[in-house]
Amino acid sequence: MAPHLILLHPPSLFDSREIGARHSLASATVATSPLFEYYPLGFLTLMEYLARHNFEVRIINVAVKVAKSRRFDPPRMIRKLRPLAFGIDLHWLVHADGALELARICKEEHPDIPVLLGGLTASYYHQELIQSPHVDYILRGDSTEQPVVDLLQALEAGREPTDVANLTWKRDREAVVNPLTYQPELLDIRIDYRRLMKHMLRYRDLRGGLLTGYQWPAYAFNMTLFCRGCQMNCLTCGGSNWALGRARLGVRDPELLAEEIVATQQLSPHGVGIPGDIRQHEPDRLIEALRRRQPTRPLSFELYGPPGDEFLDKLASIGPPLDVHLSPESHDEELRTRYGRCYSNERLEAGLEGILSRGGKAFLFFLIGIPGQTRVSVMESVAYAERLLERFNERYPGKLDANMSPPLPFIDPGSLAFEHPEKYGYRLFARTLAEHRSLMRQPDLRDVLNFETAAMSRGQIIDVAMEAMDNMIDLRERCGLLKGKWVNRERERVREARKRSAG
Ligand code: B12
Ligand code: SF4
Repeated sequence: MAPHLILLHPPSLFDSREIGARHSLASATVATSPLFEYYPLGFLTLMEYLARHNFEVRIINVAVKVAKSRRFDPPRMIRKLRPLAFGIDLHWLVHADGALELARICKEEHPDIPVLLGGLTASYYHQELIQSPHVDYILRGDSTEQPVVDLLQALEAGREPTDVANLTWKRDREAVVNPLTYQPELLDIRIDYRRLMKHMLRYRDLRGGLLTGYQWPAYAFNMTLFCRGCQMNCLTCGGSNWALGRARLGVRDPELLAEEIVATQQLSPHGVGIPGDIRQHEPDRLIEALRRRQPTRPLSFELYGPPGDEFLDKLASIGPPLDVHLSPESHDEELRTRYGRCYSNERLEAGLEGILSRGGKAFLFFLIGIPGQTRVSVMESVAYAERLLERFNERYPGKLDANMSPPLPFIDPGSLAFEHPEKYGYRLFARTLAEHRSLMRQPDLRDVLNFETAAMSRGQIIDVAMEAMDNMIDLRERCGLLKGKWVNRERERVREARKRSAG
């Protein structure tokens, strides 16, 4: 069957791979190059959901193709495709330039094929996007499975999509905004990596199907989703219920999720990542469903605050060694609270002891660019990370890791900080999508940032980030957490950033 919908994932920047290299720090805390090769997990849930409704989806990770081959010619590839519609993700704001450039290429090659955009950033900027001659539709919201089915059915039947939920479209060049009525609380979604593997074989396109970039295959088949939305409301995050306008968290059936996690484990030697703290919704049901299925490999849980002994015992009862991600953001408890995480260092350290003493491991993330945070405070966080890593790794070798970065390069549209910058101590350099697009094209990362705080300018944030990241690389290497080629790769990133910002 020829695909009805071709989902394309753009690189962050299209026209100049050189500019991508200059932003080497921007993706320092994610397993991709600065072209940001991850596509949204939603591509996989859409593929599965649409198959249930007799629509064939093809995924093409254009960002990976751009990153891997200098000879790759996007217009030539698009020219040969003829779906019912092209779908492009503008989920992350870092793709502001790449997504619109890809939309232009699709329209130029195929003026008669509709171009559909979706994702968190597209949803926020739908009114601006619909003005573009290269964009026909935007599907808004954190969940679009059923609206995409409804839109494809309307396109097949040649009728106006007046009743498609969450859709922004145009009638005679006038924007029409259908209401956002599809925001399910029980998510009928599946992340099925076997289906993705079959898809790669069917289209004989390994690069085009890859979920991630240079760390493939380590991070190819090992991420799942517990929820959509989030009950926390961290200052710079656009994924909270508040930012998304969600009344309640979107959650999944624990039995189905547990089944999916165990099936995913069978495909990868690496642990499965579970973002979204499971304590947000009936954790006991998921834990019980997992325990019954006896998973064998580590499950990596993101937790929004340190776990107590009782919860840790439950997590440990699932079977595999504990693996927990925590984001204390700063050593300074007041800054941590200001950012949206309210717990003491004492509780953090007790939680770490609990995880490590049960044979588990933990990862800590610290943030640069919290209002009120100065260069001195950032370096104190580095010193705190050093104390923790040295102390815990001496007793539990290789079990506690950490990293540090600003929210690069943008704070999220829709977040508290973006909507009320003065109130929360930020100053913004861009508001519209077009403004962010032009920031992305700046060669020096210091000019790309869309924010600064009252305490640190953009230049100061990047300078202290380079210093802190350098120190973290030394520390992690010393503690045996960063080894071999990864040390050089990380050092190269910072070196590259220093060279570019000096020149
Ligand atoms: C898990 C996660 C990740 C995972 C990625 C998982 C993945 N591949 O999707 C990792 C850790 C890799 C990651 C990385 C990054 N992330 Co992140 N991430 C999240 C998190 C915690 C959950 C995402 C989620 O719930 N998705 C579920 C829903 C919302 O999306 P989905 O199922 O994938 O897709 C549905 C809809 O979005 C929509 N949709 C999406 N694309 C398209 C395309 C079309 C055509 C259509 C029709 C619909 C559509 O329909 C889909 C199906 O219903 C959110 C926080 C949050 N609570 O939202 C942050 C969040 C999405 N991430 C964010 C950011 C900034 C990043 C990074 C840029 C950070 C960085 N500098 O490294 C990178 C980008 C990586 C890349 N592209 O290479 C911001 C995005 C803000 C913004 N508007 O730009 C968020 C909101 C919060 C935050 N600040 O971290 N992230
Ligand atoms: S950054 Fe905060 S609000 Fe956003 S997803 Fe994580 S915990 Fe939730």
